[in-house]
Amino acid sequence: MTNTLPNVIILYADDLGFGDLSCYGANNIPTPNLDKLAEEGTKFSQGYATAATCTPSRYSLLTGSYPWRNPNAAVLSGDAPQIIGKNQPTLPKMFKKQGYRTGIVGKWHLGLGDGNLDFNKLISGTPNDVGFDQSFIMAATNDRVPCVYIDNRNVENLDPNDPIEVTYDWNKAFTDVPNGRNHPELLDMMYDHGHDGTIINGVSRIGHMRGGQSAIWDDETMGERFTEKAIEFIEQNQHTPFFLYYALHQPHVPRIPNPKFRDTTPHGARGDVIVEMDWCIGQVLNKLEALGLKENTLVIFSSDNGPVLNDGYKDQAIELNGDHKMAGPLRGGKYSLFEGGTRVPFIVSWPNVTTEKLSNALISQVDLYHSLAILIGYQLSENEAPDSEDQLCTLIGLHPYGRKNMILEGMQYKKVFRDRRYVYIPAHDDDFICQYTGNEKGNLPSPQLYDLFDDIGQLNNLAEVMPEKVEEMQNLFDQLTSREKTRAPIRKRISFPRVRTKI
Ligand code: NG6
Ligand code: CA
Repeated sequence: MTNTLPNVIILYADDLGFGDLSCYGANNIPTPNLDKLAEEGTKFSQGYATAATCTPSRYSLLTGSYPWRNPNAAVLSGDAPQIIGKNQPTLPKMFKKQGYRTGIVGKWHLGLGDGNLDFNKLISGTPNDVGFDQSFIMAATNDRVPCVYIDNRNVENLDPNDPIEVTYDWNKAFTDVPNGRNHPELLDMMYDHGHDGTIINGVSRIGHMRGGQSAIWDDETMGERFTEKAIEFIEQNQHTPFFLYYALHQPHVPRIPNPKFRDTTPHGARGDVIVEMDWCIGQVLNKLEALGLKENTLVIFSSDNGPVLNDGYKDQAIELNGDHKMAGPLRGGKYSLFEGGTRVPFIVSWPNVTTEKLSNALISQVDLYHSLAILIGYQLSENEAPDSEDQLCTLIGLHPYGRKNMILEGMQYKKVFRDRRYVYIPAHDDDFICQYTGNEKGNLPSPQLYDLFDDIGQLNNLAEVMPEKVEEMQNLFDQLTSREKTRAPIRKRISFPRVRTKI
């Protein structure tokens, strides 16, 4: 019998809403694997991403810093430079220092290279440069070029005689490569907005690419491919403690399910890719069990931001949504300052440790860094994970309230401030509705205040009837977002007895 550090796996969905899993109330989207994970572990009703879009949330997860502290933490193109500095502390670096093997599989979207990115050369400025021992990723999103897998520092299957060129500038678009704008007749799925660049596998993407034909990914098998790689990482590292960050691409657009999952829901491709995502996760969890690692592995599942129907393609997501509530009872979705933008499914499972079935505690993904540091006996330094609170007790279901408050981001650094009961949306000078998706971004020229105990759907703006509460929250919000702000308190390593499990 040995005492050993637990393995940690973060499973991270892309654009999955609070109401999109059966265990969170979806009626027609069977997600048995995640339901089982929730059943065996703890399901959070108030778990949050730090932002309503992808790059900022992922930045927070890996750095323990709010995204708006980094001006580059906004949705990135596929050729954008890496936004995590090489010397910046990161979650995977922390695990490495404690002797873990670290790996990432799936969506990256935190930039690559240092400004002179060339996909034909060994890439410097990859996940491997910010703490991951192994990586198998897509650069940005599945709707952005380059549509190739990057295996550690190289584009997988690239033929040197057919180099890849990438640009996001329409003025430099490759005239000898068909794009959606000029050749809609070549499309299998029509774009709706902004996705009219190079056609790859019958789908036009954001941006333009030429060459690299042998390296182009297959959209239908992307889920399986990432799953295989995640399983490979676990198999290879089963004898050392490992940290795996498995960033799934579902249900982000373009939603192209493997034929095995087609029509598994009445909601068309959007529902089907959620079922596919659940299957992928099931494969990984089954492998853990088969290798005898389940007992000693802490698994965390969440999503990078809320849901959206039309995010750039005419894939019938709107027509087939029926009465499905992607964000459950919440208002808004992806891009939104309302709860649907950032409150997401959040499940934590660690056999014999997580005992509560449901937690209503307030917790943010930014807290994973500090909480996991405590778990593995790592002492944070002063400049590390500045916004991350030690919420380990919350994470394993022992603390009923969690955070006192948190800052959330909608889009373009527009912020929201939440405490345990109220959410305050300062006045923001921007659109109320997202012109592309129809989602409510939620900006108004006057403040909004909602009582989430009584009004989870945020229909009753109390700002005018509770001016003192608005003022109190504005003051605290100003303090917490000011430059002089002191960091979240650092917990001394010894103050929490390390959880020990038997294997
Ligand atoms: C937006 C895209 C959207 C999606 C999003 C990134 C347009 C009009 N919209 O800019 O389709 O790609 O970026 O999604 O181009 S995220 O989940 O990675 O943040
Ligand atoms: Ca996303």
